[in-house]
Amino acid sequence: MDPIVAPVTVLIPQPVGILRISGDSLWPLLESFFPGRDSPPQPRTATLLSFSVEGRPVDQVLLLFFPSPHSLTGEDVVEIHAHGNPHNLRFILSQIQKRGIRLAQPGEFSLRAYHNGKISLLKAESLHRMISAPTYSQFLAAHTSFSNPGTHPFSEIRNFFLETLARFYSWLDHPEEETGSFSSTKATLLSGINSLISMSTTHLTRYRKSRRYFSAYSVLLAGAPNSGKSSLFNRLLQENKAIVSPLPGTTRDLLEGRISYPFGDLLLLDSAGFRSSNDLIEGMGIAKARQTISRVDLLLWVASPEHPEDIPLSTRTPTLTLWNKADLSPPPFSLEPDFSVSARTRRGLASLLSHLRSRAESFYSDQSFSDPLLDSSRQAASLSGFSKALSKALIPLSTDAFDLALASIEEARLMLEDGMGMIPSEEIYDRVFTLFCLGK
Ligand SMILES: Nc1nc2c(ncn2[C@@H]2O[C@H](COP(=O)(O)OP(=O)(O)OP(=O)(O)O)[C@@H](O)[C@H]2O)c(=O)[nH]1
Ligand SMILES: [Mg+2]
Repeated sequence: MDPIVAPVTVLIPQPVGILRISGDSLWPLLESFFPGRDSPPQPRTATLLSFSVEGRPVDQVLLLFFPSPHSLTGEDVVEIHAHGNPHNLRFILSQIQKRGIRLAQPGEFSLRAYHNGKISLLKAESLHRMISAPTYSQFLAAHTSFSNPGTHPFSEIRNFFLETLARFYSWLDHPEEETGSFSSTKATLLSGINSLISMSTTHLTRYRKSRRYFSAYSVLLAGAPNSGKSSLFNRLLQENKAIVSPLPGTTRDLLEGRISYPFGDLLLLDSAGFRSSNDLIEGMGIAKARQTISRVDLLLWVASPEHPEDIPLSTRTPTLTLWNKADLSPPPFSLEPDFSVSARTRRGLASLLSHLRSRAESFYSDQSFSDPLLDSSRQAASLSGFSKALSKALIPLSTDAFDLALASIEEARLMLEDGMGMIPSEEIYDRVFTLFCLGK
């Protein structure tokens, strides 16, 4: 296919930046960048070369050459590891484009790999899940699916489905040869279909649970205006991210900051103070804060001497009450806060932070990421269609309307094959591969 190029690494100042090129017969297009070298470099071996433009060396690069078909895409692939100055990479990229090698679309390398039989659709989606996993344990789980496609939920379901399908066809073709009575064979089929439906439901439920609103352990600071939420937010992040002022109603939008731990990130959110407000924009901020309460893993309710009796909103989200501005006055007896802190003097912040850290750590260690998981909403939609089609077969099968039952079972088969990418469809490619980043 026509040759394509894209940066594999982001264009920021860094020691090394990588450009990837894929296409048929690549070397003749590139050889003039490497004067004095008339043959392609040794395959799959890093070769140090001078990248030259019109005979003038512009950078020392490492070049990797993967001749077709033993490459990522199945075509010739060349990787240029250049010095990672973004201007340098953009210049090299523009020179390569001048040779008629166009910039790739996001996901186009993976799409070519798929077309050339180098990667299955399911593997491509596991790869995407792996690259975008928000934590290391989720990365490992996606890596298991990627490196061992047999563990994918579709593999298990498909094997069982094919067995059921084969049994159904052989029964339709040769009812007299089936061992056991007519009704016992029918019962086996019905129970096979019911098992398939319940396997699908289990995977769909697990998938829905795995989809969280925020991609990390999330903690929301909420409470009355001026209680010091933004001051605490800045202190915990050790960064002056949020505006702090003595005026109530300072924060309006939801602000996000991350604290990275080796086991995963803690996402800290600051929100608009709760009060009845006639200000349209502040009102929108308060509504957003209210909505967010049910989406986070932990609510930190911030009370302060301005509103000493301010008790947390009742919610199913686990909640801790913080008494802030402890430098001004101790908490009232009625409040019994979990932590008494001062954003001004930093009193109590170290123990609050270590408590948050241990909650985040147990959140990540409790997650069972080792179970096989669907990779995408596209797969979930196919599996749900599969399960619905199978359900439609149950009544006809039990009332001996075999033609109707067969039509639904065939519909289920198409749904499953579509989900597994066995039915070529342009629409699937669009949905899967455009999610990928550039250079993948
Ligand atoms: N004495 C004292 N003042 C504080 C403390 N924390 C915050 N303040 C002050 O309280 C005022 C409000 O602080 P913010 O952090 O803006 O409060 P907020 O809860 O984010 O307010 P809104 O965004 O309006 O809801 C500012 O003047 C802060 O300097 C504290 O621990 N002690
Ligand atoms: Mg604020």
